[in-house]
Amino acid sequence: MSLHSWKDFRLYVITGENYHTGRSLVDVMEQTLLGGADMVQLRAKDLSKREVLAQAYTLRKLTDRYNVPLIINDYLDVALAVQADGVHLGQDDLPLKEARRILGPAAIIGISTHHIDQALDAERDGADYIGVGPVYPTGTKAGRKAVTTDYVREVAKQVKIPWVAIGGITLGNVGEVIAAGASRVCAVSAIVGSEHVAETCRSFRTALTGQQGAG
Ligand code: 3NM
Repeated sequence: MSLHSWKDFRLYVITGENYHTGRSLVDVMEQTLLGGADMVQLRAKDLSKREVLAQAYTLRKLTDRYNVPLIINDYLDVALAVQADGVHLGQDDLPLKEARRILGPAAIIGISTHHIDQALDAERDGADYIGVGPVYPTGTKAGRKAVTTDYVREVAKQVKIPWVAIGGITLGNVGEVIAAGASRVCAVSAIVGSEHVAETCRSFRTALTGQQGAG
C-alpha cells in the first residue's frame, strides 16, 4: 500500500490547450508534474472523442511515470479505455450514482459544485471529492457567476470529503482562497498559460504547504 493517498493532493491541474501558445500538451503537462502537480485532469470540450482518447492515452503514460492520478472530464468511456483513475462530472453530466455503477467503487469520482446544497448532495451520494467554484470570474468557464470566497468558507465548515477550490485562481489571489479555508486548489489558465509552468506550480505549492514544491 502506498504511503500517500490520492486524497492528500494539493495542486490539481486541468488541461487547457487554448492557453498553450504553441507548446505541446505533453510538454506543458510534464512541466506541471515537475513543478509538483499531484492530480491531473484531461478536459477537452472542443475536441472529437477520438482526439480526446488519443490525449488520454498520452496523459495516462505521463501521469503513470510520475505516479499521479489521471481524471477524465465527463467521458466515462475514455476513462475506462485508458484506465484512468476516475472522472470529473458537472451538474448536467451523467448523475453520480450512474457513473458509480458503471465505474465501480475504486474509481475517483469528482463533482463540480456551485452551491452548498450541491456540495452536500454530492457528499451524500458518494462523491470522492468536489470542486468548489468558480471562486473568481474566469474566461475558462465564461458565463458562470463567481461564487466568491463566501462559498469556500461555507464548504470549509460543512463538507467532510476532500474538496478543491477552482475558478480564476492565480498566484495573486491563492492566499485569499487558502485564508478562506482551502487546502487544495485547482487551476487551468494561471498554470498552463504561464511562461514558466513548473516554476508557477512550485509557487502554488509553496503557498499551499508553506514548503518548496517537488522537483
Ligand atoms: N470548473 P481557470 S471553474 C473547469 O467552478 C472549471 O466548476 C469550474 O479554469 C467550476 O483556472 C473552471 O483558468 C475553470 O479559471 C478553471
